[in-house]
Amino acid sequence: MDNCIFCKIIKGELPSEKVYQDEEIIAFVDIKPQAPVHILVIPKKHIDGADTLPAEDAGLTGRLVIAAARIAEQFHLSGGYRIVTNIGKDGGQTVRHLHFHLLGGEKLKDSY
Ligand code: DGP
Repeated sequence: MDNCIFCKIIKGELPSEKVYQDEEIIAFVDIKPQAPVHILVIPKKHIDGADTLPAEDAGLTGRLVIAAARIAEQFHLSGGYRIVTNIGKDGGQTVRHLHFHLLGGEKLKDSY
């Protein structure tokens, strides 16, 4: 997707602090961290969000969550952490490229 910030990060056209990469997933530090550890875990394939996830990519979603859990181990988040995906304007999604936020490193505030 030409105008997608995350596609540009994937292509190396924009810099990022990568913490994980495989053939279909990359993860990098969020530019506006909301917690001591705030990583974005995203598919290399452009998908707008969980609302438009094609049925054939159901397995990819699971692999994104598994990658997030492995990164949580890498960052020693043994006390727990949060994995969140925002959808659409009302859901707080500002970048229309599917991503999971991995948040941790402290007792996280309650939110809904
Ligand atoms: P959301 O609001 O759920 O769509 O989350 C988008 C996140 O992406 C937000 O926490 C800030 C982050 N972000 C936006 N642009 C960039 C960027 O260029 N680099 C990095 N590392 N993060 C970005």
